Amino acid sequence: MGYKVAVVGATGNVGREMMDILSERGFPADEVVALASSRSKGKEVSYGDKTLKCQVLDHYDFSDVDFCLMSAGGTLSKEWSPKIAATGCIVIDNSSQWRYDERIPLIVPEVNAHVLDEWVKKKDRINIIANPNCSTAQLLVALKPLHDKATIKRIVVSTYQSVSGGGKAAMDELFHQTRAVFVADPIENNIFTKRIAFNVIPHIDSFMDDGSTKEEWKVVAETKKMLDPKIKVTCTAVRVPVFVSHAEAVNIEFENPLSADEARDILREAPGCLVIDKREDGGYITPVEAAGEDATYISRIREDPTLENGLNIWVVSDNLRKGAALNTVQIAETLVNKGLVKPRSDA
Ligand code: 11C
Repeated sequence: MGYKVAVVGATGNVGREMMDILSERGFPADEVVALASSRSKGKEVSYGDKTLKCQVLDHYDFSDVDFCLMSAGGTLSKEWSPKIAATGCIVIDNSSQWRYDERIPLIVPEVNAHVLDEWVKKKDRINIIANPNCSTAQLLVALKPLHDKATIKRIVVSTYQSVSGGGKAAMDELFHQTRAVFVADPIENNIFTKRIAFNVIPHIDSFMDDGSTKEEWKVVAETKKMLDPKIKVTCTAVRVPVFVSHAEAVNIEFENPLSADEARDILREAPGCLVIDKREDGGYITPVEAAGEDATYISRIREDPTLENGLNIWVVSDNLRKGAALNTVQIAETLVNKGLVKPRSDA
């Protein structure tokens, strides 16, 4: 028998990607159910060539569901994930609600899949696994193989994040503002704090006491939790008028020497990475080309002559896929492929 999978938040940007990715990758599901709030009851979503009608989360019985992929925001996850997990279903949550809880694994399969081997053995485990923030997921896919080779001491990350990270309403705001600029209509901002069309905004999520934003803090905290707590991380997160895919300029200081050529060779072989790095016009990746793709692309790999062991790289990935839906599905695949979770219907 195959697995039963529920997608909560199935009508949102990430939920729809989850349904597509489960189907595209042939996840071994006998049944997939789409769940949402009562507002979306009966709304239709695609799963491969099937159309599923959304059922209401509040009335759903999870007792025979193997995996619940949650993409419904932190508040809903705080209330529902523990209840769903208590039925024996494994919740893989895309919100920030559980990421920093030390009882909960935070996983990017290319980086720390081994954590799951120990986690499944714990008798008192909470059946929740957290998916990282999109900017951290792609960053760590690129950094892990370099860290393994030359030990990273410090990174300086500057992000260029697409509006889809803010949800569908944020995408609509970029579209409407862009149109308004051309037809000389008044420009309204409801989602962003400043105009996003033809502009960039150095502010994502709320401000913290030290002047950083929560988005910047997440990159620091999640890198330490998943890759290495000894790495020093500083980040500036910026919203740019791009619909899909986040880009990151990353300056890396290593403990040991690593040339640009060696880094390029390592990244060419690394899981999840695709190197596009020709030193010529157009010989690099941009967000538009990464949208709809699964890889984390790395370009502009070069030595930093101002550091003893320093490199600069440019990292781009689809934030709705590797940054969210794809990574969530990959976590479930990892549990299945390692034989750590069997279908409950087999019991
Ligand atoms: C953004 N990174 O681009 C955010 C979206 O913690 O999962 C994802 C927020 C999160 O706005």
